[in-house]
Amino acid sequence: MSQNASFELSLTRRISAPPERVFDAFVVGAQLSRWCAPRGMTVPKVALDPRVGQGYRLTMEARDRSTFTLTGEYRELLRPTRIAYTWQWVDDAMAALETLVLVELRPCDEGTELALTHSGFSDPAMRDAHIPGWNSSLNRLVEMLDPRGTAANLALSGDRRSTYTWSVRIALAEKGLHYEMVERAPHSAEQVRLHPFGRIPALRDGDFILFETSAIVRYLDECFPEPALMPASVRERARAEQWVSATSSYLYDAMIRRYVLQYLFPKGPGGQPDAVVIAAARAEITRYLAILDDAYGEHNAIAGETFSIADVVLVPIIDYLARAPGGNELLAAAPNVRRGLASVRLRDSFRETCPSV
Ligand SMILES: N[C@@H](CCC(=O)N[C@@H](CS)C(=O)NCC(=O)O)C(=O)O
Repeated sequence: MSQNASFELSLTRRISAPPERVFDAFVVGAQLSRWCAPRGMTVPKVALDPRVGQGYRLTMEARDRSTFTLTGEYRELLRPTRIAYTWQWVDDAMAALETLVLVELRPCDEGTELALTHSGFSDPAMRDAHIPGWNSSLNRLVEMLDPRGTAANLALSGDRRSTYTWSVRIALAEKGLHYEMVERAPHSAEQVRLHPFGRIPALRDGDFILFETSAIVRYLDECFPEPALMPASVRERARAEQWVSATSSYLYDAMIRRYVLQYLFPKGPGGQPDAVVIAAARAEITRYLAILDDAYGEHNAIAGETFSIADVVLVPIIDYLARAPGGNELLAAAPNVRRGLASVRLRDSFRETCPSV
């Protein structure tokens, strides 16, 4: 991306689709409405007449139902190489300003190289305010034209064996998303560039970098709504958040850090698991499993009737516990937790991403 003093922005994308399909995505209303808004927003209304001198009107809607309407006129339409149209916000602080979007399409090895120039901004701040929206919308365009194109935008960096990395992989698999898996160790120089605390995982979506598993899963859920990982009711959503927080605040520490990892990376005398640490962790885990067992009750999901973000974060930890020495013995007293685990183990998203440790 580059900008210059005349307050324009330029973006390029390589898309695995022929120029004709990319061109049509800009001028066919049903296609435009699938990508022409930043992630997390929808396009409930679009009307257009793709002829030079005619125009378009498009409304974007945010999750809080606020809307943003855009209108403009086609200046050039040369299928499949070039489209130019004006761009004007309606009822907005920027409403008085008419800017110009130029889209140039060239065939390349992958399919099409798209070069977009948005010019005519009156100041750099206004230009810069449009950059994240364009980046996010173009990511959606790439994905619409090539479902595998998410891999060009989405990259997960972590270690497949980490329970938190596994949780994000489950969420990605639930949503059928393609992504690049970048194997990185915690605290490696590359990881610290994405995650200032050095932990894994971190997600990159184009130019947007995010860390903390629950934030990543929530982001994916808002960007790719189907199937939903947040329950529909307010109380169940709050319950799901409660279990995500309890998992990372208490359960991970006792079950993984002080139990499973003691066996995987023994640090006790003679390179053996530290018996004192293990005994203390077992006592705590027993108490925690009783709490979880109560919470599951007769359900297979921890936060109510349906599989949610809470299961995505919790169940990899329970699975590791079950596979650790003495794990099944601990779980023997928690039949509801075992039933929840068995039900999640049947999901493709879980089986396909299950690390072999
Ligand atoms: N709160 C973080 C925790 C991430 C985390 O602790 N990941 C572990 C691997 S499962 C890690 O990076 N451990 C390295 C360390 O503890 O320094 C999240 O939710 O993503």
